[in-house]
Amino acid sequence: MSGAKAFVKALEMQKVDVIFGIPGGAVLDICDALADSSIRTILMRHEQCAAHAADGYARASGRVGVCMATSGPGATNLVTGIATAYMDSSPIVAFTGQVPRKLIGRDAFQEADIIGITCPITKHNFQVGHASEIPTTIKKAFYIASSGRPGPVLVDVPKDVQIEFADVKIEDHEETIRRPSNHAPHPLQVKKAVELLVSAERPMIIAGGGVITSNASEELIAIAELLLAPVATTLMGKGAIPENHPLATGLLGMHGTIASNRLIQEADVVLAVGTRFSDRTTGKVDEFCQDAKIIHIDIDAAEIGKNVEADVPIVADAKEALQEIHMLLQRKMAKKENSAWTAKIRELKEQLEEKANCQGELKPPRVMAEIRRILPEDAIITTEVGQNQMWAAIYLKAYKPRTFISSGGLGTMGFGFPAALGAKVARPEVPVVDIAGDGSFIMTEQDLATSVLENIPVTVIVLNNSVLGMVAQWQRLFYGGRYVAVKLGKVPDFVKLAEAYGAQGFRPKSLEEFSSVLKKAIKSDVTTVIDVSISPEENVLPMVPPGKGLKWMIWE
Ligand SMILES: Cc1ncc(C[n+]2csc(CCOP(=O)(O)OP(=O)(O)O)c2C)c(N)n1
Repeated sequence: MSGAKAFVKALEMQKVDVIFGIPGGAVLDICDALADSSIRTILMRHEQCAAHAADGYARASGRVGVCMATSGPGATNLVTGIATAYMDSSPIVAFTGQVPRKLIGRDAFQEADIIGITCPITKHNFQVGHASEIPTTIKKAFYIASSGRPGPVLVDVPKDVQIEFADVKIEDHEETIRRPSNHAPHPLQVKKAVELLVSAERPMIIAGGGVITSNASEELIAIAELLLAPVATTLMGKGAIPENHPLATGLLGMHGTIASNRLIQEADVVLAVGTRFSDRTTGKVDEFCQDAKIIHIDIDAAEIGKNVEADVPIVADAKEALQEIHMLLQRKMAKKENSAWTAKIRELKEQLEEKANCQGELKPPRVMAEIRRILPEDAIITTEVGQNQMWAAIYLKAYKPRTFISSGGLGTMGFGFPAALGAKVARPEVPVVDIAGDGSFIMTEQDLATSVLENIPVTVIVLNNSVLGMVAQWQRLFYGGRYVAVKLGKVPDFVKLAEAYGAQGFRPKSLEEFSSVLKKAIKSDVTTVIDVSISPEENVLPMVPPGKGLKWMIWE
């Protein structure tokens, strides 16, 4: 069969149900083969969106997301999306067309060295040399993307390889099963971790995205409840513990909550699981947890000691490690009693709640609380980047894993909306809401067309301040209010913009009106944009100034 046919058959063997992409000359044969397949191909309006949609699909479902682009500009447009997935350990497989083999390296029409370009932003990349290699390469790509620490893999397929005929037996290439880890948690390290936790007076847990990837929430909560330890999350870990749980203290770090940022400074033993200790989480790293013993669990050995020195390193899948720790802990100790430590958790959590409650009508913290009140627990929230993202991270509680999807590592404006489309394709039964800033939304709003035409109804809530709000906040707080290149001045009328694409738009003027349009939006099967006007002077607080330790948190 032809390379293109083998390609599509191999995807079917991987149970791929959807591909997000834009075609072009170098993938026409694959497109033609897709015409005979039940795989849904969704035409996006920009390749960056195709990669973000595949990423959103992956994060919402736990399966591998797939995107496709033609050679040259199609492939290079994928780059931001691939880098975004890489930084957040999201499993996607990106396919690109390539010029015919004999033209590679000759600056042929629409040639780009996508292998060279994506080397540092993929877990692995392949250029297929012969049609006969296609099924094995695809199988390997799915295995690498989904196993261990997940991440993006790129497969570049020259055009003539798609046309070439080869003798391949597709039946030998059944679906790849994700292998969490090759490492079992080391028993001695588990024992040491448990000894530390048993002796801790002020234990604290930091849950990162690894907890969500390995479905380890249950184990995490069991350990927290046994120790009565507060659980802070990173942006990627949001949803690892329901944020209405008494021990959940919310986000840690630059825009961390009062409770998480204060408690971490007093903790004597920290159990950090599935987190890479990004600088956004630790603040100035020399001042981070100076007096605490640190147990660090990560599936990727390269993360241990990279940013923060661990007293007890455990290289393992989060679920397996937490299961072992929990088993041993149960043997060694009874559930802890309430103490001054638990009283402190309650007291510090209340301070943030009070702060959110005293905000006026359409102030972002109030809007976030209202969104939470209206959405069902399993609704999926995606975010753009900037103040909108941080208001959502701090004030919009997530109750379940895989319900809060945000670009944490790369911080990519324009991510949230296409990621919402991918999430909705993966989970059509739940409402999907993108919390957006006006600046971010106008980076990828063209995919409203995809949303409407492909019947992927999501809701976008634009916190419209006519500025690049987060940058303006930094200029206001740290550059003496000298605003440069942040005033958007003219943004589109988002209601009319939505309508122009065949979606619906609303501009509520009060919290009550906001609630009623949001209820309408999530019930309807029409993509909706809700334009909420907010002040350009608003700051997201709490905030730790850049380069400072967490103790420098500003919150008033
Ligand atoms: C693609 C991209 N370009 C630039 C930035 C730098 N940046 C971070 S936040 C931000 C402002 C975001 O503005 P907006 O989307 O309006 O959200 P707001 O902060 O106002 O909520 C910018 C420009 C970025 N993160 N991503």
